[in-house]
Amino acid sequence: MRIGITCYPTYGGSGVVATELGIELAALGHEVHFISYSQPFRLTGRNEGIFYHEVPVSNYPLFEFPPYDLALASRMAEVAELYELDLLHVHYAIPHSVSALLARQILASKGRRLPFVTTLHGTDITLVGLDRSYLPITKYAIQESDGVTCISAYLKEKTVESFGITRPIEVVTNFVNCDVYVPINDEQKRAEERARFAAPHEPILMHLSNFRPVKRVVDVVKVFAQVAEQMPAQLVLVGDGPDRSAAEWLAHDKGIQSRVHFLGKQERVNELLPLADLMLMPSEMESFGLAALEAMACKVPAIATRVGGVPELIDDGETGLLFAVGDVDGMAKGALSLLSDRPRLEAMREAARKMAQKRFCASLVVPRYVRYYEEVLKTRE
Ligand code: GMT
Repeated sequence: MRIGITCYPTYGGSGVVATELGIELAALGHEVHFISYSQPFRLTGRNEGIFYHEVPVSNYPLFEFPPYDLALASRMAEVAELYELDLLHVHYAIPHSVSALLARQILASKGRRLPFVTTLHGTDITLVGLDRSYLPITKYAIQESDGVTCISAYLKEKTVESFGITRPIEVVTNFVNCDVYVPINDEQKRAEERARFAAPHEPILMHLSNFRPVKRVVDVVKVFAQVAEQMPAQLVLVGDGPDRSAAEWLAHDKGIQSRVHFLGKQERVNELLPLADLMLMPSEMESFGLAALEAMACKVPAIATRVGGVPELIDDGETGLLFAVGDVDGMAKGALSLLSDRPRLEAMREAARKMAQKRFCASLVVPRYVRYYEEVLKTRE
């Protein structure tokens, strides 16, 4: 198939899923065309069968708000025609599904079919989509999509409930490439890599996100501060975003700044995650929690919050520990109890990797997208 993919190319879960999906589809022999305002950040190096088309947005002085969604629709239609795309797959409803809808109409006016699939990721439904200024158009574009997928059963339920969507929605969970996200089994090598951040006896706690308020990065530092009071440990934070400075100041005020490592945005998180003993994901909301899955594949269980789709990923007490949002004391106690019970932690590390392999490997999930594309193409014939 020839598939056009549109996503937010910056640091964020939906862009990561879209990019990893494109890479996996290309590896299966499909031709993938990314259409976006800049190259998705995980699309590094030349991948066979992957093409990138930038969307130029003219900044005419009359435009106080340059209409990206229109430029995107034009480019989608152009790329679809020139490269004979079979379908578009847009990630994050706003504005991508509206642009795809317009592109489909442009192609229809030329007697060509261009079905599109919308994948809903989370805040496009739970936050932004519910904003009155976007609600009617988001609902319309979801309803009019040729196919709609959600990344968890929770998000599907939320979409139906909040938007009154009546069309069928397929749940296709987030996934991870279990051959790329792997633990470092060579103890000597792991010890050498860990030495960048910690002494041999010090556990490493890690956080990975876009540091938006919904991630509660300040809670990460609060939890770590309580852990660090009880045992020597190090905290590694990967990513960047609006709440970074609040987290930096808190680490400073608590006098633990020398044990807290802010790495900023990193391209190869698969090389960092296996160095951790525990992942911290104290989010206010997660429709799925891709960062925790990537950690689990590297044998790193998460201390996380019982929100959204997270319980579909983490079995509390088996593959991680779940707490109420804001329960900093509980999360710190949970982390401390695991870190001081090595056999229990080891069992949880094994279970986390096994769960990632059994239910969320790219090799299991990506073919579900392919089958869904085939169904969509058939339905409209
Ligand atoms: O929270 C983020 O990282 C951004 C957001 C996005 O759409 O870019 O992530 C959402 O999509 C991810 C990938 O499908 C999910 O794993 C995240 O749980 C989800 N975030 C929220 O629901 C807050």
